[in-house]
Amino acid sequence: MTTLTSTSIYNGIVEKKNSDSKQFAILVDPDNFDDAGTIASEAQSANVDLIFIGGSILTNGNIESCIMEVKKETEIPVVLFPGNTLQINDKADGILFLSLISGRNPELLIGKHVIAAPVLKRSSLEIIPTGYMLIDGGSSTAVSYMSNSTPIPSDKADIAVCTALAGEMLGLKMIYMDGGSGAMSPISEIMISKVREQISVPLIIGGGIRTPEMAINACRAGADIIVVGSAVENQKSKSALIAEISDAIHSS
Ligand code: 1GP
Repeated sequence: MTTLTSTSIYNGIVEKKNSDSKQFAILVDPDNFDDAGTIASEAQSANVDLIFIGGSILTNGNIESCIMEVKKETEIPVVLFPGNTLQINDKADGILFLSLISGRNPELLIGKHVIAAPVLKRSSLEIIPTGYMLIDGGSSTAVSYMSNSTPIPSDKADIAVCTALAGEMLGLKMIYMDGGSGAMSPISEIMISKVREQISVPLIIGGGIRTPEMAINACRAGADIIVVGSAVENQKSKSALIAEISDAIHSS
């Protein structure tokens, strides 16, 4: 089981990466989970490594109560994956400080960060600077619409490689390639492997991963962390799916 010890969340991620141990993050969107506590205790039993909390937009979900429900049930690190600055909450353990490097929207490259910086400085959140790359997953996604940015075409691995490289050169500590929530097709193995060959920071892959096999394929191609949200949301027997995907990731 992964617990929050004296080492930082990021150091824990890097240690696991260096020992070739693949990691599983469940994405909890407060709008879509009214049973976040149950998911958290199932995640705990299944040795899930990280819980990401956030969404493109929140309508009725409450981020703070969602975090508290999760933290009541588990010691798995809770990391914010914020859709906007309103989702910053220091009840979580850390935050992906996202720069949308696949897009050309200055607000999401630096603008919102300036607004967030003093709030984060006062918080106890561990800040993990992360280059976020939206990849076309075959359908229009909330994140593409909300971010007013165009995803990288799914067959343009060279653009993905150069974007990830630039992010690493700028000092970003992780790269998150995302097909967007509910993507029809997950990011291709060829794109994952080409990016993996060129960067050394941890590589997160999410969007449209629905089965253990899809998770294994992304791991074998070079992902360090697999993120699954919608498949868990949409599944009736959530605990079985969480356990199956977790086993697949941890044994690949
Ligand atoms: C979305 O990568 C996450 O930002 C997870 O995607 O909901 O499709 O699993 P899914």
